[in-house]
Amino acid sequence: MENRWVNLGNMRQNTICKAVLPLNSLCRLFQETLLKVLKVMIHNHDNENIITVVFVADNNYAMPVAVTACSILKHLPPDQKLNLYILDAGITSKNIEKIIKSIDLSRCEVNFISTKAQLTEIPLSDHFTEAIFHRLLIPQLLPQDLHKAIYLDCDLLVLKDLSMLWNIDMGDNYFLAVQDFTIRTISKGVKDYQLFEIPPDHSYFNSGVLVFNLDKWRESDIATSVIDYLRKPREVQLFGNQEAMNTLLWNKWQELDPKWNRQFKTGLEEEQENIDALTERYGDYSEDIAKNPYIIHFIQDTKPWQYYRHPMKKLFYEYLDMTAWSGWRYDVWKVLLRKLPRIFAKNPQSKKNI
Ligand SMILES: [Mn+2]
Repeated sequence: MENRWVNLGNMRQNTICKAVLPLNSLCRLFQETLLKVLKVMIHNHDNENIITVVFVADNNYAMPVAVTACSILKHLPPDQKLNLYILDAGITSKNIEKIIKSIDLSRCEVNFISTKAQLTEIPLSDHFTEAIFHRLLIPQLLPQDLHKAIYLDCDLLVLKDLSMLWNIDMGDNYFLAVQDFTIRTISKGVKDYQLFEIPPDHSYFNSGVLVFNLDKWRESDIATSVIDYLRKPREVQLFGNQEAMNTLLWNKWQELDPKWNRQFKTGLEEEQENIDALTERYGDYSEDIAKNPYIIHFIQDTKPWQYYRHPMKKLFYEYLDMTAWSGWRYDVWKVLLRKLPRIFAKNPQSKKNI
């Protein structure tokens, strides 16, 4: 496996230099000892207070990943540091440069880990690329001294201080997630739920926002079981990794406030159905969830950067203009450019999701 690390963090070194400069007149041995102690102290401090966020992106998602990252930084307190890992399923070096240029490196470390062709043996449907399964590799790929990580899809915008999500106590749960707004129960999303003895009314989660308890995943090696489940050719595999995780980890996760993954639908009628389902579950709170989400997740194939009349495109462009793609718009020429190859292609890549 090739590990392509682009580690741009220099925050630690700066802190150490500042602290040591006044001691220049003292002997070298004393300085070196002090440096060692400081390094240990700063390292421990880092682990506790820096938020770790993981994205998975191929080249189609290079721009959206930069937009999502900027949306996080926009709402974090200015002194809150972020440690970003991008599992890179084939981003070009030009786009890697643009992603790095988009991010305020004084507040954020950026690490790229190449994951191209890691899970090639999983059967794919027309709607998913292999990269959709890469979130299962997070506990294994991230440095072993990290205990927690927030996984985010890159078809979403963070509109709230993410440290609030980071600080939620996970207890012994393997992860935190939000119930799926469309497929709300196990019986709707898992065909073989009886085989696994799962109560049919148990909540089914959406895998776009996940807070991972990395230690739990590593000690049980549950990721291998999930990947094995996905490898088996099945008559019906409804929703890829989301189905596999809902099946094998059904009683190992804790439900979050739905504002942390407000699943938005593009069509007016579909969005109304979405709201109706929310009202059924959350009553009066549903309006607040819909209007004031902490994370807005564009769950359908028509993403704001791919659909001319997307109702949220203004909000999306507001964050896009904070990136190196500033000024980019899905205009009539891009509509044509996108549609032409699809007319000739048998299996259009642009329809696929991560
Ligand atoms: Mn998504």
